[in-house]
Amino acid sequence: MAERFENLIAGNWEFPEANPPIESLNPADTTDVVGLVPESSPEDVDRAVKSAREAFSSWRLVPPPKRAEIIFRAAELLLKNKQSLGELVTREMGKVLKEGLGDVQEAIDMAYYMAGEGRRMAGETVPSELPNKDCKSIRVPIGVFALITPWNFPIAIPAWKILPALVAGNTVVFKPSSYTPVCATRFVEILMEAGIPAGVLNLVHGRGETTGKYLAEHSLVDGVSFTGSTKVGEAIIRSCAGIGKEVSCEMGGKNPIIIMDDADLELALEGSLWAAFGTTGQRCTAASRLIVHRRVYDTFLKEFTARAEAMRIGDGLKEDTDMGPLINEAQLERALGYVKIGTEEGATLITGGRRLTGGSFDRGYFMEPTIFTDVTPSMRIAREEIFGPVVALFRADSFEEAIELANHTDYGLSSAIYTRDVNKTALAERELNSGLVYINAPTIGAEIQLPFGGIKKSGSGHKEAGGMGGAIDMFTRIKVIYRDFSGRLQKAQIEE
Ligand code: UN1
Repeated sequence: MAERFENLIAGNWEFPEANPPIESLNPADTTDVVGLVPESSPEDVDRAVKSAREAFSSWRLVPPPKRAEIIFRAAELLLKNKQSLGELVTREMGKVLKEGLGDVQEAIDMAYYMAGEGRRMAGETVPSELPNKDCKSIRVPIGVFALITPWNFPIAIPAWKILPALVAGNTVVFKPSSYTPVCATRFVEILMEAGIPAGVLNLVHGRGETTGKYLAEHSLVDGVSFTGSTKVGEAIIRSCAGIGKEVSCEMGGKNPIIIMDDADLELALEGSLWAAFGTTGQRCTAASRLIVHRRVYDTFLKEFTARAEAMRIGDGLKEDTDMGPLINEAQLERALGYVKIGTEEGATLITGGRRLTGGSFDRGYFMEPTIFTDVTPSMRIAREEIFGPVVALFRADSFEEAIELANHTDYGLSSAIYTRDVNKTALAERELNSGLVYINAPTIGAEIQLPFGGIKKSGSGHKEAGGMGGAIDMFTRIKVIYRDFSGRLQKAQIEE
């Protein structure tokens, strides 16, 4: 019997049985059941939201530095448990162990950073135009947040949302992906061990289209932060519009890397391989378009193909694995579907494109790293997010054409350029139309101390993570205070 992982509502762990439980499977070996979680009912969600509402009245009054002390303790506990959590990430999500550990490290970084935010959380103080009056803005929590997270960063992304939400004084109902619920439960356990009071953080398991949807649309929820597909994000934005909810969505990407003829080709190859096939292409920041200057195109393609073909694919817990499985059958089918679409559209399949079978491969969702050339910008494989190890190569005749190709997309999360020309780096920085721009580095690997988010179909609402315009903006409202201590009626803007 697989281990059961529960909901957390008002400080009580519980396993409702109104619906059949959900199985979380190891994508590298589906005979390995990582755990069972409940499929929550609307009634469970109602109770979780009510518990968060009730807890808000006291949590909002706890001084932020005190809230932050709990987050700091969580950072210490995450660090202590890094190895076992990293292994769990790999077992439940499939990414190779080094990346599983990186996922946990990103949560640790965020916890230390957000603990520091408890002593900042700044507003502004400005002079008044009138005597004996002061003007300031302060940050106040928003209320109850629904936090809905994906499976590709099963510890890091929950940390990106839950930690700033809590330090800012909100209470939370957390609905993690039903593909990585065990990681989510372990993360919540650690936060509770660190001292989060009962009711402040609630966890409800379930599927996105049922539990997640019901939670996001709940009338007693004040804000929603979602990371996932553009399709679901747009539906959440639509359903919450008009009911005054704060909504921030982190969505898809179709991220380009430009490789100029003066690039350090070795560096560009390494970076492109990592951005295209790291995490099996399942990052919203993954590079799925490589735009290569014609002078280095043939050399790049030859070498890139050889390296992709040399990648060792398998169980991410094995020391020598370079690339793990896709998360589930549906994602694998989706990626394979795009191989078919690309071929039918007239692109050339250079390598890969097949599911790996035989032996232990049959128990998981493994696929070859896949490269297409002769891709035109109007093809679906050039425009749509695949979220798998499939990359399209383009040939550009000039810097200008490369930039134009890079920006020719509905998305705008991350982009990158490899060049040794300092002037071109400055121009690329200015012209690349995305939330993140990398110079001589791949499109993945954002650090948590600056905001994270995209434009166009990649993101809507506030950005995540640290820095100006990051998560503290998402999870607080600015309140403006005018205090008149003159003891008489003073009228702003009115001459008397
Ligand atoms: C995601 O894929 O949703 O920048 C997040 C990166 C990671 C986060 C990715 N730090 O690639």
